[in-house]
Amino acid sequence: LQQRPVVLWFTGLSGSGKSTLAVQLEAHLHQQGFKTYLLDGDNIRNGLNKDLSFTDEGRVENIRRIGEVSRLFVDAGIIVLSAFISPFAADREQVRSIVGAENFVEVFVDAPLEVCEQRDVKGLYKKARAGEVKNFTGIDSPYEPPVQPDVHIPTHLQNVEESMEMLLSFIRSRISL
Ligand code: GGZ
Repeated sequence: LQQRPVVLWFTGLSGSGKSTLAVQLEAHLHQQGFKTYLLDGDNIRNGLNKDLSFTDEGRVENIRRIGEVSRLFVDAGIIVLSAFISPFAADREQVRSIVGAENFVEVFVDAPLEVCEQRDVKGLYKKARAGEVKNFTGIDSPYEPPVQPDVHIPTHLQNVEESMEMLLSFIRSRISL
């Protein structure tokens, strides 16, 4: 079994669909026999990065550490799927250089703020509007969209199956796993 270690880096607003797509893609790759690991808020923000907040500084350090962890997995030959807002372009570029540009795929999970806010899966946008949650991305904390993402997925214009197909066709053609 041939497998090229790579970091599939999902960036986008809260509620854009990063986790949904990363979870589905991981399940698919895993089923195909690939060794994969999913990094997301559940296993990182609740563990290794428990000490970090959502201030700009907290987010910068969050992404830096995730970049380093991703590198370790790449060293181990494992395909990493990483789903974090990662709002700052400079931090995503830092991850690209930490893991090696040839191993880094930037996936922009794109839905307009209005759509994410309408979805409001966890009610956090409502709380942010009410001032109960501070520094919320898109409300009172910035999001810098990727300028030239490797994969651009407009989740407000297509369903999960179509988004998965975009991801898989990129993987087939460009990474040839
Ligand atoms: C943004 C927040 C915030 C604030 C809590 N701003 O939709 P979710 O709930 O499940 O995913 C969001 C997650 C974002 O954490 P990340 O580690 O991905 O962010 S970053 O890359 O910017 O460091 C959201 C929840 O945490 N959450 N407070 N203030 N999202």
